[in-house]
Amino acid sequence: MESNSRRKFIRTIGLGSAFLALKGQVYAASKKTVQKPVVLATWYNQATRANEAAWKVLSEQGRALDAVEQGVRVTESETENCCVGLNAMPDRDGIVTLDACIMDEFNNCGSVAAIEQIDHPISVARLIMEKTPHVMLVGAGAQQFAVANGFKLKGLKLTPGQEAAYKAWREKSHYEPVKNIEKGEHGPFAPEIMESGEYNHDTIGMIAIDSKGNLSGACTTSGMAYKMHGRVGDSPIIGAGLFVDNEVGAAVATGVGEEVIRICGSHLVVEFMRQGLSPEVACRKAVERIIKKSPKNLGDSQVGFLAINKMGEYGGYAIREGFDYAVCTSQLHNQKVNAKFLL
Ligand code: SD4
Repeated sequence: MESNSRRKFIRTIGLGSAFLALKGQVYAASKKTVQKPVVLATWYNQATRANEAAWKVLSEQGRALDAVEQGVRVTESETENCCVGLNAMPDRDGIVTLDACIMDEFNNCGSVAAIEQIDHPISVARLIMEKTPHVMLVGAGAQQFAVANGFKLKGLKLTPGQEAAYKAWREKSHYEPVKNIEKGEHGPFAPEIMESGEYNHDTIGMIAIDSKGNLSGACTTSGMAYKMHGRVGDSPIIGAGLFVDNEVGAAVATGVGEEVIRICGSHLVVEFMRQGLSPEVACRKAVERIIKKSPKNLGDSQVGFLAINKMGEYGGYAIREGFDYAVCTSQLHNQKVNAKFLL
C-alpha cells in the first residue's frame, strides 16, 4: 500500500516536472516572434519568379501547400531553364523524364518519378497525395494516372542549345556515374555537360510557412542531364529531396541526388532542427554528414539544403560555393542569399 502510494507520488512528480519542462519550452517559444508568412526557394535566378507566385497565395492568407505548388509550377512552365519541366535536358536516350514531390502540414505527401510528357509533375504529385491511397507513382503508371485526371500529353521541346549539346554529347556518350576522387575521376556529370554551359542546377525546391503557421514544401526537377533512362534522384523521394514536419520545420535539397539519398538529407535536416538546431546549422550538419559519409565518391559534386522552422527562421548550406536562394517575407522581397559552404 505504502509502496503503491509512493509509486503514485513519483509518477505525479514525474508528470509534474515533465509538464513544467514542456511549459518552459512553450513559454520560451512564445517569447520569440514567429515570422510568417515566409517562402524560400533554391537557385536565386529561377526562384524569384516562383516566389512571386507563391507570395501571392501567402499574402492573401492562403495555405502554404497551395503557395508551393503554384510557385514551382511557374518554373515548370519556363523555357529558359535546363532542368525543370518539359524544357529540361533529356536523359542519355534523349527522353525527358521528370521527378517531383509535395508534402503538407498534415504529413500527407505525394510523389511522381520518371514521368514523361507531362508538364506539371508537381500537380500530379499533389493529386496522388489527395486522390490515391499511395505516396508515389512512377513511369507509365504515373503518366496513366495523370492522363486519367485530365493532364494532356505534351511533346518534347528541346531548345536549339539543348539539342546541340545533346548531339555533341552523343558523339562520345561519355557517362561516368562511378567516381573515385583519389584516382582523379570526375563526378556524375560528364565533363562535356559541365563545359557545354547547358548544365546548371535548376531543380526548384520551395518551402513555406503560411499566416496560420503551417508548413509545406515542393520539389520538382528533370534530375541530371543525360542520366541513365529510369534513373531517379532525390527530388521525388520524401525524406531525401523534401521533408516537412509541421511541429518542427521543413527542408528541401538540391544538387547531386545520389549524395542526398544516401543520408536521407531533408529528413536529417528536420531531425537536427527537432534537436533545437537553427535551420542554417541543421543544413550545415547534413552537409557535413554527406562529406563524412561519401569521402571517395564526392568528386566535385554540389549539394545544397534549405530549411525553415516553426518560428519562420530559415537558412541554407552547401558543400561548395555557388548555391544561392531567394526569400520572401513581409520585410524582404526576393532577397538573394548566398548560402555558406564547407569546401
Ligand atoms: C537530382 N537533385 O535529380 C536533383 C538534381 C538537382 O539542381 O537538384 N539539380 O539529383
